[in-house]
Amino acid sequence: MNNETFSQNLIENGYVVLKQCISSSLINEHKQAITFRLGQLLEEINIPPKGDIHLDFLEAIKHIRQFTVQGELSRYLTYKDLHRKKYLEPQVLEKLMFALGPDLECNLEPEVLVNVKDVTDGYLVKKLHQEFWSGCGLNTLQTWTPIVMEEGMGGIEVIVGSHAWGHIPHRNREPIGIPGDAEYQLLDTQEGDMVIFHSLLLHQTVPNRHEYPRFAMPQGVRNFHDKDTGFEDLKKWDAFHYSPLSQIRKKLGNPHLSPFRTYNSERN
Ligand SMILES: O=C(O)CCC(=O)C(=O)O
Ligand SMILES: [Fe+2]
Repeated sequence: MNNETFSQNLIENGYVVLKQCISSSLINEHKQAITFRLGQLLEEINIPPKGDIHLDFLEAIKHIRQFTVQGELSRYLTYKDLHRKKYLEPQVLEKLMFALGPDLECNLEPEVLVNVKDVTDGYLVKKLHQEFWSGCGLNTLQTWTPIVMEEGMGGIEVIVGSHAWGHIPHRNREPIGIPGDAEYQLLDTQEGDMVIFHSLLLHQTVPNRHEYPRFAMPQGVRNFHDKDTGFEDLKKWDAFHYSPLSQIRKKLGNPHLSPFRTYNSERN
């Protein structure tokens, strides 16, 4: 997708689906890390893991709260640097730099969201919402990346153009009213795709009807110079890309610009 089309989609619709922008080897790295950590969690409670991401997850949530399992997976993916690697994929990085500039940071420890058939808990199956409600600022782009996604596993649905409606009144995490002619769009996403959307875009979980769980990572990305128009200061961030000028500042080391701080140093 060229930058012009990306821009038009984001402005008009409030979202863009970047198709096949993440290599299958990186998606596999996520799956392997998840399977490995699930294996550890099962072994800790004396259950032999099967080494299968689906079966091991379904087994784990019989014994450990799903919320807790997701937290453990999330921390492990972060430990393996997988909260940031997808953003360094060339096509993704190019679009993020186009939209936000080169000084980029992403949420640290993003939650791995797992959607299991017939689970209806509102925390896991999200009703229509704007990320803005949860403190995401207007200068943050929300990304949603499917990690395990097969036909019938649902995904997310958006209301096209709703980012231009402003801040939608809500109560108990549900919109108070949605116009009757709202255009709902179920996003067609596969493993390797990434959805990028505005923090005011209304979106919701599409329930999973497949026997196996769907795994996805919702996560914010922002330029670390941008003004926070939400509660982004309450979240943890990890810078993953620096502009040339930021790299020079890193070399200089401090705002007093200590003369010759690293002159003739052997360290790099
Ligand atoms: O993966 C999903 O079902 C929706 C995730 C989402 O919108 C969120 O976590 O804010
Ligand atoms: Fe969301």
